Amino acid sequence: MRILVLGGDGYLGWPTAMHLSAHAHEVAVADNYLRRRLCREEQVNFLYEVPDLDERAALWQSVSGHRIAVHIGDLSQWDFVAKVFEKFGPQAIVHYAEQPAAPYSMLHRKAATLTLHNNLSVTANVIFAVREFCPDAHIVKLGTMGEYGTPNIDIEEGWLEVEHKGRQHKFLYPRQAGSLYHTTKIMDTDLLWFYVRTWALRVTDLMQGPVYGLFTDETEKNERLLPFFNYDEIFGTVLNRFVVQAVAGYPLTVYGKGGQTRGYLNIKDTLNCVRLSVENPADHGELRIFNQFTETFSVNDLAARVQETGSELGLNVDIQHVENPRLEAEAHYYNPRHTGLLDLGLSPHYLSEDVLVEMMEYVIKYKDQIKHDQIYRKVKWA
Ligand code: USQ
Repeated sequence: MRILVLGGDGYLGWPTAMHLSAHAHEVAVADNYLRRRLCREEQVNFLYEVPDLDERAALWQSVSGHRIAVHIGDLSQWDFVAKVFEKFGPQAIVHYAEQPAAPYSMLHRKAATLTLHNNLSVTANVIFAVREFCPDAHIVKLGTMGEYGTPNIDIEEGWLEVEHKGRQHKFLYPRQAGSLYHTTKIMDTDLLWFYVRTWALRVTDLMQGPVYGLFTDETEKNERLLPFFNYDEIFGTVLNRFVVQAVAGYPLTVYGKGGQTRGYLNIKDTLNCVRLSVENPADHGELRIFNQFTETFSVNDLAARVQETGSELGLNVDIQHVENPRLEAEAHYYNPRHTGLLDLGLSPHYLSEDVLVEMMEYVIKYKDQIKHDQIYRKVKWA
């Protein structure tokens, strides 16, 4: 299939592009390097430098024989979007092109506005471009488990059957996000659902939990193909951060009580979930929603796992309950369903000691480059 990966420079976008290309799809990526720019502005470093998209695509072609077309531009601008869609004529679009960090969206008014403007206008442009240039194409949109929040009832996959005064109706599951970033994902879902109903678009919305890891089958060919890796408070996800903190000898920053529970997945499973969704498209007029994670952990569980593996590698790992900069429940019920992707054939890579050892051993190579002052900056929610 011809697949357009939007946000193809990102932590997940680039590995997804290589993975789809390795599975014999024709892939193009589009990105404006927004994440790199925001990291520079916030004085945040990746753990190691990564080449730009043209270099990565050339390297990928030299090791795999497959070509990935690169389009550099801003997807919140219609002219660029129209040009890329018209030229490539995608059969599927994988949409990652968003400002993806909850703490960034809570930094200050300018960051909040950028998050709102970027995320919603890119999603709207994708919808309008599909309608205009490729109405049969399937949109695979990266949503987030954070759209649901932490309700005191089970979380279904996207939809809830409600009985009210003796009558029944199916609704989008009630959503209560915990940050402005997560709220933009709810708004994306609402936009997509409106146009699924109005223009019979085909959409899969993947409610993904926090991702960890850096290795995929494709990165084995050359380490310069690895995705960028954030460990700072603003852009890093919790398990990646804990691995870096363990290596740096920085006490693991468990926010508050540490009972915050989320659904996690290995980066390898992100790629498989996206590919399975693309290869088994939603129907016209269908908004299909999958909860994309493989196992749930509390922050305390993750810290204990990292501490245990760290000790086996001879690292002295402390755990510290620090003041929680976020407003979130620190002890709560959490029981989300996640059978849709398993039914499509996902075979999960669970969090094992081997996975943590492999990550830690790689991070140890860059131990001297870890900047301690980026780890805990207390970006406050309120
Ligand atoms: N946390 C700590 N200590 C830390 C960092 C995080 O206790 O040093 C806690 C957070 O307070 C939160 C949990 O760990 O309760 C997860 O935090 P995170 O930073 O790994 O994840 P989050 O901000 O929710 O966002 C990440 C991605 C986002 C994706 C989301 C999925 O950045 O793009 O949408 O995970 S989910 O969390 O399910 O909404």
